[in-house]
Amino acid sequence: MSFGFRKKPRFLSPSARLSENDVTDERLFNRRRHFIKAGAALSMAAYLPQLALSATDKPADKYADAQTTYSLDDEPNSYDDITSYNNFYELGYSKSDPLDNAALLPLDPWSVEIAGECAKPGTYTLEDILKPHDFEERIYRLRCVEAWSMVVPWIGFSLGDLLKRFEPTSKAKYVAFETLYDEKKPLPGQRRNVLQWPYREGLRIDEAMHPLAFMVTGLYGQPLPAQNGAPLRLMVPWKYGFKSIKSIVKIHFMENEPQTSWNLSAPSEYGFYANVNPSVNHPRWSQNRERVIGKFFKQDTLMFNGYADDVASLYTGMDLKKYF
Ligand SMILES: Nc1nc2c(c(=O)[nH]1)N[C@H]1C(S)=C(S)[C@@H](COP(=O)(O)O)O[C@H]1N2
Ligand SMILES: [Mo]
Repeated sequence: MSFGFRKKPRFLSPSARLSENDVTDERLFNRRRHFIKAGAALSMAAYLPQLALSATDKPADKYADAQTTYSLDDEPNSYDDITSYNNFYELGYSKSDPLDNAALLPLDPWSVEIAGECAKPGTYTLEDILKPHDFEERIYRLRCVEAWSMVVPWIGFSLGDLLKRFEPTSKAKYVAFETLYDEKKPLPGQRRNVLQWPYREGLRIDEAMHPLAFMVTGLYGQPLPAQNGAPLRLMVPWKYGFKSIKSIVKIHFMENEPQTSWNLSAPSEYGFYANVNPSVNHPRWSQNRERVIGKFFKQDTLMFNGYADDVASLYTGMDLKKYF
């Protein structure tokens, strides 16, 4: 596996990848914002690997061969934007620190501890974790609570598909995640108690099992760079970016709502749910609009970050001003 950076990633724009790219009617517009039809994905999958093999004779590359299963209409940000403007406090507090300190993340070997309310707890190597999953590409918007956003072509697989392998029990109402932390060898940002380390996040089990919740292991058709949370990070596109925890070493099935890092450090500013909501302002700034990295004009922030059709039903009957 190589974590090197390729300056000019090999990537087709979403419109070039979609066979219907010459059609622009409203039906297509709507469909492209949702899962690309299962039938189309299947026939593509059946056809492309064979073609790739006979044409190049190369072994399958799960990253490069990942098929796009979900795409926004927005053009993705550049590889440089996505990998040089980061929040990853373990690697430093300014946006350029994670790239500068990327080599300090100890990636090899990597394992993930599975604990709590499930039939198959244990410590799994990264290889064990990744092996059974086909990789997909999903082009999602990432909306940071700091009021900026980017569009990223992630590579990964459904979080629910991973979690089901460990057979959560009926008591597993929540799932908690932790990022690496070694007290004896702290990463640069972990020498200060800006957050209580390790970085912790969590989801309600039905949120975690939602088909949009994504376990990310790459971007732009390549393994994930350290600064973006290698080798394994969450992407929960309808929530503020801080929910999408990076460099995961522990997954814990729990009966009660887990503690989460940002909520612990500032409970009046960062809730457990943290669903993107333009009508609930951060106590210190508005959440109504966002700066898109690489664009001049700000744009309106959308309810659930634009994924309301897919996820609003998870929160029926909940007061979203109270459960922010
Ligand atoms: N472990 C860990 N995960 C983290 C963070 C962090 O500081 N530490 N920052 C979060 C925040 S605030 C955001 S916006 C996203 C940024 O992801 P990106 O750098 O890949 O764009 O990662 C999230 N995951
Ligand atoms: Mo963020």
